[in-house]
Amino acid sequence: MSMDTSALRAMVEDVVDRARVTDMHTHLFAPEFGSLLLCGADELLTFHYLISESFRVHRMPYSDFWRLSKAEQSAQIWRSLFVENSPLSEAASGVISVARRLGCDPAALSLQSLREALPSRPTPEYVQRVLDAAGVDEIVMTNDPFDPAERACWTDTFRYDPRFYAALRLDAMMNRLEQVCPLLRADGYEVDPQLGGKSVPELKRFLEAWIERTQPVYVAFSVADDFVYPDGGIRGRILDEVVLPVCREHKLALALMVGARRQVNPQLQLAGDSVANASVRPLEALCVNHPDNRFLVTMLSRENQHEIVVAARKFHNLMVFGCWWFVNTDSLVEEITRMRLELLGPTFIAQHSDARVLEQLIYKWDRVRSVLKRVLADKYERLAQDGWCVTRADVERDVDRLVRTNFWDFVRW
Ligand code: FIX
Ligand code: ZN
Repeated sequence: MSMDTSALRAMVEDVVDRARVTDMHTHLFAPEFGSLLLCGADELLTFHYLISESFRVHRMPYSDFWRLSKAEQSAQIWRSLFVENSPLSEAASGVISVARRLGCDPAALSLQSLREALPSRPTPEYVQRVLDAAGVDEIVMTNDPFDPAERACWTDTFRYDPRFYAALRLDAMMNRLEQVCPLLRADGYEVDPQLGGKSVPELKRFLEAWIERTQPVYVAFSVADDFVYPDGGIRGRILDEVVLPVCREHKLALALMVGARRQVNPQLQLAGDSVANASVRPLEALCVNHPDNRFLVTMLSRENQHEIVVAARKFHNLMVFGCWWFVNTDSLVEEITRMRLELLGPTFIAQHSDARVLEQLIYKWDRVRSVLKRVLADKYERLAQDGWCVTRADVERDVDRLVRTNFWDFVRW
Protein backbone atom coordinates (compact mmCIF):
# COMPACT_ATOMS: atom_id res chain seq x y z
CA MET A 1 0.00 0.00 0.00
CA SER A 2 1.84 3.12 -1.16
CA MET A 3 1.69 6.32 0.91
CA ASP A 4 -0.24 9.29 -0.37
CA THR A 5 1.87 12.19 -1.60
CA SER A 6 1.70 14.34 1.52
CA ALA A 7 2.57 11.38 3.77
CA LEU A 8 5.45 10.48 1.45
CA ARG A 9 6.84 14.01 1.44
CA ALA A 10 6.47 14.24 5.22
CA MET A 11 8.35 10.96 5.61
CA VAL A 12 11.20 12.13 3.37
CA GLU A 13 11.46 15.39 5.31
CA ASP A 14 11.54 13.54 8.62
CA VAL A 15 14.28 11.20 7.37
CA VAL A 16 16.39 14.15 6.21
CA ASP A 17 15.84 15.99 9.50
CA ARG A 18 16.99 12.95 11.50
CA ALA A 19 19.93 11.98 9.25
CA ARG A 20 23.33 12.02 11.00
CA VAL A 21 26.07 13.64 8.94
CA THR A 22 29.78 13.33 8.25
CA ASP A 23 31.08 16.79 7.39
CA MET A 24 33.93 15.77 5.10
CA HIS A 25 35.58 19.18 4.58
CA THR A 26 35.80 21.88 7.22
CA HIS A 27 38.38 24.30 8.63
CA LEU A 28 37.35 23.39 12.16
CA PHE A 29 39.71 21.79 14.64
CA ALA A 30 39.16 19.38 17.50
CA PRO A 31 39.06 21.23 20.85
CA GLU A 32 42.49 19.80 21.72
CA PHE A 33 43.96 22.12 19.04
CA GLY A 34 43.16 24.99 21.42
CA SER A 35 42.63 28.41 19.87
CA LEU A 36 42.62 26.92 16.36
CA LEU A 37 38.99 25.93 17.00
CA LEU A 38 37.09 29.18 16.46
CA CYS A 39 33.72 29.86 18.07
CA GLY A 40 31.62 32.71 19.46
CA ALA A 41 29.93 35.85 18.16
CA ASP A 42 33.03 37.81 17.12
CA GLU A 43 34.50 34.88 15.20
CA LEU A 44 31.11 34.28 13.57
CA LEU A 45 30.84 37.93 12.51
CA THR A 46 34.42 38.24 11.29
CA PHE A 47 34.06 35.16 9.04
CA HIS A 48 35.85 36.20 5.88
CA TYR A 49 32.69 35.99 3.79
CA LEU A 50 31.17 38.72 6.01
CA ILE A 51 34.36 40.79 5.99
CA SER A 52 34.27 41.07 2.20
CA GLU A 53 30.52 41.74 2.20
CA SER A 54 30.94 44.48 4.83
CA PHE A 55 33.46 46.39 2.69
CA ARG A 56 30.69 46.92 0.14
CA VAL A 57 28.94 48.97 2.83
CA HIS A 58 31.51 50.73 5.03
CA ARG A 59 34.19 51.14 2.32
CA MET A 60 36.83 51.79 4.99
CA PRO A 61 40.45 52.01 3.89
CA TYR A 62 41.71 48.44 4.15
CA SER A 63 44.49 49.37 6.56
CA ASP A 64 42.02 51.12 8.87
CA PHE A 65 39.84 48.00 9.03
CA TRP A 66 42.74 45.63 9.63
CA ARG A 67 44.00 47.87 12.43
CA LEU A 68 40.76 47.33 14.33
CA SER A 69 40.62 44.68 17.03
CA LYS A 70 38.50 41.61 16.31
CA ALA A 71 35.75 43.02 18.55
CA GLU A 72 35.88 46.35 16.68
CA GLN A 73 35.82 44.56 13.30
CA SER A 74 32.86 42.52 14.50
CA ALA A 75 31.03 45.68 15.60
CA GLN A 76 31.73 47.33 12.24
CA ILE A 77 30.39 44.26 10.39
CA TRP A 78 27.33 44.18 12.65
CA ARG A 79 26.60 47.85 11.85
CA SER A 80 27.17 47.38 8.11
CA LEU A 81 25.34 44.12 7.47
CA PHE A 82 22.80 43.84 10.29
CA VAL A 83 21.87 47.45 11.19
CA GLU A 84 22.34 49.54 8.03
CA ASN A 85 21.18 46.64 5.86
CA SER A 86 19.05 43.51 6.28
CA PRO A 87 21.16 40.34 6.67
CA LEU A 88 19.98 38.85 3.40
CA SER A 89 23.17 37.17 2.19
CA GLU A 90 23.77 33.46 2.83
CA ALA A 91 26.47 34.14 5.41
CA ALA A 92 24.71 37.04 7.14
CA SER A 93 21.36 35.26 7.36
CA GLY A 94 23.28 32.27 8.70
CA VAL A 95 24.20 34.28 11.78
CA ILE A 96 20.50 34.88 12.46
CA SER A 97 19.74 31.17 12.03
CA VAL A 98 22.53 30.28 14.48
CA ALA A 99 21.28 32.84 16.98
CA ARG A 100 17.75 31.44 16.79
CA ARG A 101 18.87 27.82 17.08
CA LEU A 102 21.04 28.67 20.10
CA GLY A 103 18.23 30.33 22.00
CA CYS A 104 18.41 34.02 21.11
CA ASP A 105 15.32 36.00 20.20
CA PRO A 106 16.11 37.14 16.65
CA ALA A 107 13.48 39.88 16.94
CA ALA A 108 15.49 41.45 19.75
CA LEU A 109 18.95 40.42 18.61
CA SER A 110 21.85 42.75 19.32
CA LEU A 111 25.60 42.34 19.11
CA GLN A 112 25.58 42.28 22.88
CA SER A 113 22.96 39.53 23.15
CA LEU A 114 24.77 37.52 20.50
CA ARG A 115 28.04 37.79 22.41
CA GLU A 116 26.28 36.73 25.59
CA ALA A 117 24.67 33.70 23.93
CA LEU A 118 27.76 32.40 22.11
CA PRO A 119 30.87 31.72 24.27
CA SER A 120 34.24 32.62 22.82
CA ARG A 121 35.82 29.43 24.20
CA PRO A 122 34.21 26.03 23.46
CA THR A 123 33.48 23.87 26.49
CA PRO A 124 32.95 20.15 25.73
CA GLU A 125 29.27 20.64 26.51
CA TYR A 126 29.03 23.51 24.02
CA VAL A 127 30.78 21.51 21.30
CA GLN A 128 28.33 18.67 21.88
CA ARG A 129 25.39 21.11 21.87
CA VAL A 130 26.45 22.54 18.51
CA LEU A 131 27.13 19.12 16.96
CA ASP A 132 23.75 17.87 18.13
CA ALA A 133 21.98 20.99 16.83
CA ALA A 134 23.66 20.48 13.45
CA GLY A 135 23.16 16.68 13.43
CA VAL A 136 26.87 16.20 12.71
CA ASP A 137 28.62 13.06 14.01
CA GLU A 138 32.00 13.30 12.28
CA ILE A 139 34.05 16.31 11.21
CA VAL A 140 37.00 16.24 8.83
CA MET A 141 39.53 18.99 9.47
CA THR A 142 41.95 20.68 7.04
CA ASN A 143 45.46 20.03 8.30
CA ASP A 144 48.32 21.99 6.78
CA PRO A 145 51.76 20.49 7.58
CA PHE A 146 53.32 23.85 6.75
CA ASP A 147 51.24 25.93 9.15
CA PRO A 148 53.39 26.88 12.15
CA ALA A 149 50.47 27.11 14.59
CA GLU A 150 49.19 23.67 13.65
CA ARG A 151 52.60 22.00 13.43
CA ALA A 152 53.13 22.84 17.10
CA CYS A 153 50.13 20.64 18.00
CA TRP A 154 51.30 17.50 16.23
CA THR A 155 53.57 16.06 18.91
CA ASP A 156 54.09 12.29 19.13
CA THR A 157 51.75 12.07 22.10
CA PHE A 158 49.05 14.36 20.64
CA ARG A 159 45.57 12.87 20.90
CA TYR A 160 42.28 14.54 20.06
CA ASP A 161 38.52 14.10 20.02
CA PRO A 162 37.71 10.97 17.95
CA ARG A 163 34.77 12.74 16.29
CA PHE A 164 37.35 14.80 14.39
CA TYR A 165 39.41 13.38 11.51
CA ALA A 166 42.49 14.74 9.76
CA ALA A 167 42.82 15.57 6.07
CA LEU A 168 46.33 16.42 4.92
CA ARG A 169 46.31 19.63 2.90
CA LEU A 170 49.18 20.02 0.44
CA ASP A 171 48.53 23.35 -1.30
CA ALA A 172 51.88 24.80 -0.25
CA MET A 173 53.86 21.79 -1.50
CA MET A 174 51.91 21.53 -4.76
CA ASN A 175 51.63 25.21 -5.62
CA ARG A 176 54.40 27.02 -3.74
CA LEU A 177 57.25 24.53 -3.43
CA GLU A 178 59.92 27.22 -3.73
CA GLN A 179 58.34 29.07 -0.79
CA VAL A 180 58.29 26.02 1.50
CA CYS A 181 61.66 24.49 0.56
CA PRO A 182 63.40 26.33 3.43
CA LEU A 183 60.93 24.81 5.89
CA LEU A 184 61.39 21.36 4.36
CA ARG A 185 65.17 21.68 4.58
CA ALA A 186 64.92 22.96 8.16
CA ASP A 187 62.94 19.79 8.91
CA GLY A 188 65.80 17.72 7.43
CA TYR A 189 64.36 17.00 3.98
CA GLU A 190 66.79 17.62 1.09
CA VAL A 191 64.33 19.20 -1.33
CA ASP A 192 65.09 21.89 -3.89
CA PRO A 193 62.55 23.91 -5.89
CA GLN A 194 63.63 22.28 -9.18
CA LEU A 195 63.23 18.78 -7.72
CA GLY A 196 66.91 18.04 -8.29
CA GLY A 197 69.00 15.46 -6.43
CA LYS A 198 67.11 13.51 -3.80
CA SER A 199 64.09 15.88 -3.85
CA VAL A 200 61.57 13.28 -5.00
CA PRO A 201 62.39 10.57 -2.43
CA GLU A 202 62.72 13.28 0.21
CA LEU A 203 59.27 14.67 -0.58
CA LYS A 204 57.91 11.13 -0.37
CA ARG A 205 59.59 10.76 3.01
CA PHE A 206 58.06 14.06 4.15
CA LEU A 207 54.58 13.08 2.97
CA GLU A 208 54.80 9.64 4.58
CA ALA A 209 55.98 11.17 7.85
CA TRP A 210 52.93 13.46 7.94
CA ILE A 211 50.61 10.61 6.95
CA GLU A 212 52.01 8.62 9.84
CA ARG A 213 51.68 11.60 12.19
CA THR A 214 48.17 12.73 11.23
CA GLN A 215 46.55 9.48 9.96
CA PRO A 216 44.47 11.45 7.40
CA VAL A 217 41.26 10.12 5.85
CA TYR A 218 42.35 11.73 2.59
CA VAL A 219 45.01 14.00 1.11
CA ALA A 220 43.97 17.24 -0.60
CA PHE A 221 45.10 20.27 -2.51
CA SER A 222 43.38 23.11 -4.34
CA VAL A 223 44.25 24.63 -7.70
CA ALA A 224 43.01 27.51 -9.81
CA ASP A 225 42.28 27.33 -13.55
CA ASP A 226 45.97 26.77 -14.31
CA PHE A 227 45.80 23.08 -13.47
CA VAL A 228 46.98 20.89 -16.34
CA TYR A 229 47.58 17.15 -16.50
CA PRO A 230 49.67 15.47 -17.80
CA ASP A 231 52.09 18.16 -16.70
CA GLY A 232 55.85 17.95 -17.13
CA GLY A 233 56.34 20.84 -14.74
CA ILE A 234 57.12 20.81 -11.05
CA ARG A 235 53.52 20.26 -9.88
CA GLY A 236 52.99 17.49 -12.43
CA ARG A 237 56.17 15.73 -11.31
CA ILE A 238 55.24 16.00 -7.62
CA LEU A 239 51.83 14.58 -8.49
CA ASP A 240 53.17 11.69 -10.60
CA GLU A 241 56.29 10.84 -8.62
CA VAL A 242 55.24 11.62 -5.05
CA VAL A 243 51.56 12.18 -4.27
CA LEU A 244 49.82 9.61 -6.49
CA PRO A 245 52.15 6.70 -5.66
CA VAL A 246 52.08 7.50 -1.93
CA CYS A 247 48.28 7.73 -1.98
CA ARG A 248 48.14 4.34 -3.71
CA GLU A 249 50.57 2.77 -1.24
CA HIS A 250 48.62 4.14 1.72
CA LYS A 251 45.20 3.58 0.11
CA LEU A 252 44.39 7.27 0.46
CA ALA A 253 41.99 9.18 -1.76
CA LEU A 254 43.21 12.47 -3.21
CA ALA A 255 40.84 15.44 -3.01
CA LEU A 256 41.20 17.96 -5.80
CA MET A 257 39.54 21.31 -5.18
CA VAL A 258 39.54 23.09 -8.51
CA GLY A 259 38.87 26.70 -9.48
CA ALA A 260 40.06 28.71 -6.48
CA ARG A 261 41.91 31.74 -7.81
CA ARG A 262 43.88 32.94 -4.81
CA GLN A 263 44.36 36.53 -3.65
CA VAL A 264 42.75 38.44 -6.49
CA ASN A 265 42.40 41.19 -3.91
CA PRO A 266 45.24 40.71 -1.42
CA GLN A 267 43.99 43.70 0.60
CA LEU A 268 41.10 41.47 1.74
CA GLN A 269 43.54 38.87 3.10
CA LEU A 270 41.72 35.51 3.58
CA ALA A 271 38.65 37.07 1.98
CA GLY A 272 40.62 37.97 -1.13
CA ASP A 273 40.24 34.72 -3.07
CA SER A 274 38.01 34.34 -6.08
CA VAL A 275 36.74 31.81 -8.58
CA ALA A 276 37.91 30.57 -11.98
CA ASN A 277 36.25 28.39 -14.56
CA ALA A 278 38.63 25.45 -14.97
CA SER A 279 39.00 22.57 -17.40
CA VAL A 280 37.73 19.14 -16.41
CA ARG A 281 40.08 17.45 -18.88
CA PRO A 282 43.03 17.21 -16.47
CA LEU A 283 40.73 15.48 -13.99
CA GLU A 284 39.59 13.02 -16.65
CA ALA A 285 43.24 12.36 -17.54
CA LEU A 286 44.06 11.68 -13.89
CA CYS A 287 41.16 9.24 -13.58
CA VAL A 288 41.96 7.38 -16.77
CA ASN A 289 45.75 7.25 -16.21
CA HIS A 290 45.49 6.30 -12.53
CA PRO A 291 42.61 3.83 -12.19
CA ASP A 292 44.02 2.65 -8.84
CA ASN A 293 43.85 6.15 -7.36
CA ARG A 294 40.64 7.60 -6.04
CA PHE A 295 39.78 11.25 -6.59
CA LEU A 296 37.41 13.32 -4.50
CA VAL A 297 36.62 16.37 -6.62
CA THR A 298 34.81 19.63 -6.05
CA MET A 299 34.81 22.62 -8.41
CA LEU A 300 34.28 26.21 -7.42
CA SER A 301 32.77 27.60 -10.60
CA ARG A 302 29.03 27.23 -11.21
CA GLU A 303 29.83 26.74 -14.90
CA ASN A 304 31.93 23.65 -14.12
CA GLN A 305 29.22 21.83 -12.20
CA HIS A 306 27.52 20.05 -15.10
CA GLU A 307 30.71 18.83 -16.77
CA ILE A 308 32.17 17.46 -13.54
CA VAL A 309 28.98 15.48 -12.95
CA VAL A 310 29.25 14.06 -16.47
CA ALA A 311 32.89 13.18 -15.73
CA ALA A 312 31.72 11.34 -12.60
CA ARG A 313 29.47 9.24 -14.87
CA LYS A 314 32.56 8.25 -16.86
CA PHE A 315 34.92 7.42 -13.98
CA HIS A 316 33.85 5.57 -10.84
CA ASN A 317 37.17 6.50 -9.22
CA LEU A 318 35.93 10.10 -9.28
CA MET A 319 33.63 11.09 -6.42
CA VAL A 320 32.14 14.54 -6.77
CA PHE A 321 31.57 16.25 -3.46
CA GLY A 322 29.91 19.30 -1.98
CA CYS A 323 28.76 22.68 -3.22
CA TRP A 324 31.88 24.60 -2.43
CA TRP A 325 32.17 28.20 -1.13
CA PHE A 326 30.74 30.47 -3.85
CA VAL A 327 28.25 27.78 -4.95
CA ASN A 328 27.21 27.05 -1.37
CA THR A 329 24.07 29.16 -1.58
CA ASP A 330 20.47 28.02 -1.37
CA SER A 331 19.70 28.50 -5.06
CA LEU A 332 22.95 26.95 -6.36
CA VAL A 333 22.95 24.02 -3.92
CA GLU A 334 19.44 23.18 -5.13
CA GLU A 335 20.41 23.54 -8.81
CA ILE A 336 23.53 21.40 -8.36
CA THR A 337 21.91 18.75 -6.17
CA ARG A 338 19.01 18.27 -8.60
CA MET A 339 21.46 17.96 -11.48
CA ARG A 340 23.62 15.44 -9.60
CA LEU A 341 20.66 13.29 -8.59
CA GLU A 342 19.34 13.35 -12.13
CA LEU A 343 22.68 12.29 -13.62
CA LEU A 344 24.24 10.16 -10.86
CA GLY A 345 21.44 8.97 -8.61
CA PRO A 346 22.36 8.97 -4.88
CA THR A 347 26.04 8.14 -5.59
CA PHE A 348 27.74 11.45 -4.73
CA ILE A 349 28.59 13.39 -1.56
CA ALA A 350 25.86 15.97 -1.22
CA GLN A 351 27.66 18.60 0.83
CA HIS A 352 30.43 19.68 3.16
CA SER A 353 30.09 22.76 5.31
CA ASP A 354 33.54 24.33 4.89
CA ALA A 355 32.83 25.72 8.37
CA ARG A 356 35.56 27.85 9.89
CA VAL A 357 33.64 28.72 13.06
CA LEU A 358 32.02 25.98 15.15
CA GLU A 359 28.50 27.43 15.18
CA GLN A 360 28.43 27.67 11.37
CA LEU A 361 27.76 23.93 11.33
CA ILE A 362 24.23 24.71 12.47
CA TYR A 363 23.12 27.00 9.65
CA LYS A 364 25.15 25.34 6.96
CA TRP A 365 23.62 21.94 7.62
CA ASP A 366 20.14 23.38 8.19
CA ARG A 367 20.38 24.86 4.70
CA VAL A 368 21.53 21.58 3.12
CA ARG A 369 18.72 19.69 4.81
CA SER A 370 16.11 22.13 3.56
CA VAL A 371 17.37 21.67 -0.02
CA LEU A 372 17.57 17.88 0.30
CA LYS A 373 14.01 17.78 1.60
CA ARG A 374 12.67 19.69 -1.42
CA VAL A 375 14.73 17.84 -4.01
CA LEU A 376 14.37 14.32 -2.65
CA ALA A 377 10.65 14.66 -1.95
CA ASP A 378 10.15 15.64 -5.60
CA LYS A 379 12.19 12.66 -6.82
CA TYR A 380 10.53 10.09 -4.56
CA GLU A 381 7.10 11.54 -5.34
CA ARG A 382 7.67 10.94 -9.03
CA LEU A 383 8.87 7.38 -8.34
CA ALA A 384 5.76 6.71 -6.27
CA GLN A 385 3.52 8.17 -8.97
CA ASP A 386 5.04 5.64 -11.37
CA GLY A 387 4.11 2.88 -8.93
CA TRP A 388 7.53 2.28 -7.34
CA CYS A 389 7.22 1.30 -3.67
CA VAL A 390 9.10 4.00 -1.70
CA THR A 391 9.85 2.73 1.82
CA ARG A 392 11.24 4.68 4.74
CA ALA A 393 14.11 2.19 4.96
CA ASP A 394 15.08 2.92 1.34
CA VAL A 395 14.92 6.68 1.88
CA GLU A 396 17.02 6.37 5.06
CA ARG A 397 19.61 4.33 3.14
CA ASP A 398 19.74 6.82 0.25
CA VAL A 399 19.99 9.89 2.48
CA ASP A 400 22.66 8.22 4.62
CA ARG A 401 24.67 7.60 1.44
CA LEU A 402 24.39 11.26 0.38
CA VAL A 403 25.51 12.76 3.69
CA ARG A 404 27.77 10.08 5.12
CA THR A 405 28.38 6.60 3.72
CA ASN A 406 29.26 7.55 0.13
CA PHE A 407 32.19 9.43 1.66
CA TRP A 408 33.35 6.66 4.00
CA ASP A 409 32.86 3.90 1.42
CA PHE A 410 34.93 5.91 -1.08
CA VAL A 411 37.83 6.83 1.19
CA ARG A 412 37.91 3.34 2.71
CA TRP A 413 37.42 1.56 -0.65
O1 FIX B 1 40.50 25.96 -0.17
C1 FIX B 1 39.61 25.83 0.70
O2 FIX B 1 39.54 24.88 1.50
C2 FIX B 1 38.54 26.91 0.78
O3 FIX B 1 37.36 26.34 1.30
C3 FIX B 1 39.02 28.03 1.68
O4 FIX B 1 40.24 28.51 1.16
C4 FIX B 1 38.01 29.18 1.74
O5 FIX B 1 38.61 30.28 2.42
C5 FIX B 1 36.78 28.82 2.50
O6 FIX B 1 36.82 28.61 3.69
C6 FIX B 1 35.58 28.74 1.77
O7 FIX B 1 34.50 28.42 2.32
ZN1 ZN C 1 37.68 24.81 2.56
